[in-house]
Amino acid sequence: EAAATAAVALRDTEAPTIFDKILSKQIPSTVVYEDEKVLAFRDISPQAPTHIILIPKERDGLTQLSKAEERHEEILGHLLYVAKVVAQQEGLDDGFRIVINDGPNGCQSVYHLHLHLLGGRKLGWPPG
Ligand code: DGP
Repeated sequence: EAAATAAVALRDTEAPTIFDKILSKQIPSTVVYEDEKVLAFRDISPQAPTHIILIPKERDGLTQLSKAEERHEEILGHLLYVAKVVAQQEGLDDGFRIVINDGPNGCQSVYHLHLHLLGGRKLGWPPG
């Protein structure tokens, strides 16, 4: 049972995701912003005229926001700031939305923390 628990822990924290392949360019993506810590690319299944995914290049245990620790404060703040920069770059002058899906109830599908930047149309509220 200890081995099974260890395997689950390993899977949660270490298993590669599709975003590793995007980072290594094994899977092509349309990159809209890149710096030494963050990559931003267009979502493959856009839910709005502008739909961009922003990820930390180093996952460092951040499979999802609920796994965040104090050491992640800087990258989390940087991601949010970059989201604002990219929103301006995309011309989203009438507003936009930032979403972080967390876990099964949040409909998270890729376990490498990411922000969604959505804009280009009037978005509904509350979300589904
Ligand atoms: P989430 O459901 O919050 O885990 O969002 C994951 C997003 O990642 C989802 O909106 C679709 C996007 N995505 C998944 N695979 C790929 C891919 O191969 N390329 C791109 N560009 N986006 C992807």
